[in-house]
Parts: sequence; structure tokens; C-alpha cells
Amino acid sequence: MSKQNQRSDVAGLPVWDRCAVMGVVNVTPDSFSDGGRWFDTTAAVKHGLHLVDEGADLVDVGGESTRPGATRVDEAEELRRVIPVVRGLASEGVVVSVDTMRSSVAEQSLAAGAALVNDVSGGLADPAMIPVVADAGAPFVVMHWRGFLEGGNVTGVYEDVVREVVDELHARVEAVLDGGVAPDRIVVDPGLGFSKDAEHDLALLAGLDRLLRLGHPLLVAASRKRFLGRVLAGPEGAPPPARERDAATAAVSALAAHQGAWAVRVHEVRATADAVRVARAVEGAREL
Ligand code: PMM
Repeated sequence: MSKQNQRSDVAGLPVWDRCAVMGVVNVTPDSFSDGGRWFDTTAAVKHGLHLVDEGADLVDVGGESTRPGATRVDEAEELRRVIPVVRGLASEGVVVSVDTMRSSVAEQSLAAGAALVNDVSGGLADPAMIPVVADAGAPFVVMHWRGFLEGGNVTGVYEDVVREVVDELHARVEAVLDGGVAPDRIVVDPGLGFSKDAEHDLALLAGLDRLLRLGHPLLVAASRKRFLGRVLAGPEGAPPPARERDAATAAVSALAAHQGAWAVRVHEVRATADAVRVARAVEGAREL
């Protein structure tokens, strides 16, 4: 792999020689793009296995929608949704990531076989999260997050979005390191769409090299997000619905992989699995 695109591995996870594909299973009635579709354990496990068949390297299981304005599910309900799905997929040999802001859900998911904790709050929502992850020695995704969005997107004001996201992620990484998580287990993520509008998301995708300079593997989660709807609609048009944004998502996957992302998180895996393989082949040609 060329020096420019040097991709670091994450300790505790398998090593892929290309950008990894993280497939999404939202066990929720109300997620942004696929809410309600896998809201039952059997259907959710089946869907996760289907994503693996399609080429997912790992499967991210979440029981709480992070859609702006979504009300939080209570802890018991989140556990009820997530744990059987994590256990079911892990028992089939799937590398499972748990998408949660709650330390209890992270802890029980790790006990049920999850390999990675993906916290969209980067450890901010629950003070017990970092100790739980550190004690378990689990890899941890630290996403850029400016808080819950009840009452509108008041936190999405930036002068220089790339610089601010880099600085704020750097501060979170320091806090996570102080909390005892090993440096080679930390993944960073710009949090596309979280307190960010389409221009911010595009600027972050254009600035992935600056995020990579944080020195941690980078996860990019653009799948079906609002900014893709805006791009596809053009200035006057109506954005296509979330499920018609998969080709655009795969295009972002190719771009992110080409720039050195460690993984991309997507709802529809097939096209992205092809995209990351093409990006890998291009990298391979450069090495010759
Ligand atoms: N976005 C969503 C959920 N989980 N996790 C990470 N690490 N990064 C993200 O950007 C992210 C996430 C929201 O998307 P969905 O509800 O459509 O899956």
C-alpha cells in the first residue's frame, strides 16, 4: 500500500488488506433510513447474516435511533433489542460491533460476543462508557458529537468545520486514552450528519486526509445520509428517499477507501463491497 494511503489496523479485530465494510443492522422502529425493517430478533440476525453474504466484514448492531429529534429508548428496551441479535450473530462467527451510547449495553454486548463498541457520543453520553471499554480491552469508535439534538440543530455552527472536528476529536481521543483505552484500539469518525449540514459533511469528506492525521484508523459513515439526498436533488429538486441513495453511498465508499479510511459503515453492502475492492485494486496498481 502506498505511504499516502497507509491504513492502520485495529488491535483486537481481524486485519483486512483494504477498507473494511461494516454493514448496519438497526433493531429499531424508527431509524433514519431503515427503521422498522429488522425490528425483531430473528429478522435482525437473518439480515446481519445476509449482509455478511453480501460482503460485510463486520456488522454494526444498534437498538437506538440517533436520528435528530428521536426520543431515547430506555435502557431495558435497548438491551432487549440488541443483546439477542449480538449473541445470535457472534455465535455464527460474525465480527459484531455494537452501536450504543450506554455502558450497560456495551458491557453486555461484549459479554455476548461483540468485538467492537461504536459510540456516536464518543464516550460523552455515559461517563461509565470509557471505563467499561477500557476494562474489557475492547476497540472503541470515537465519533465526533456535539450532544443530543432535541430542539433543533443549534450545535451545528462552525467557522472551519474540518479544523473544529479534528480538534474536538483530538480532545475526545485524549480523554479516551486517559480513561485507559489502548491507543491501537481507538477508531475515529467525523460523525457525518451529526450537528452538520450538507456543506459540512462534504467539507469533511474533502478533508479526510486531515482526519487521518489524527493517527487513528478512520471510520466513515455516509450511508443514505441527508447530504447525499441534497447532492442528488440539486439546488431546486426534492431529495430522493433514503433507500434511493445507495449508489451515491457506494461512490462515497470508493472515495473514502481510496483516501485511506479503515472502514465504511453502510446499510446496503453489495455495491460498497465492490467499491472497496476496486479502490484496493487501484492501490495495488500504484504499488507496482
Ligand atoms: N451514524 C448513524 C448511526 N451510527 N455510528 C458511527 N460510528 N458513525 C455514524 O456516522 C453513525 C453511527 C446514523 O445512521 P443510521 O441511523 O441511518 O444507521
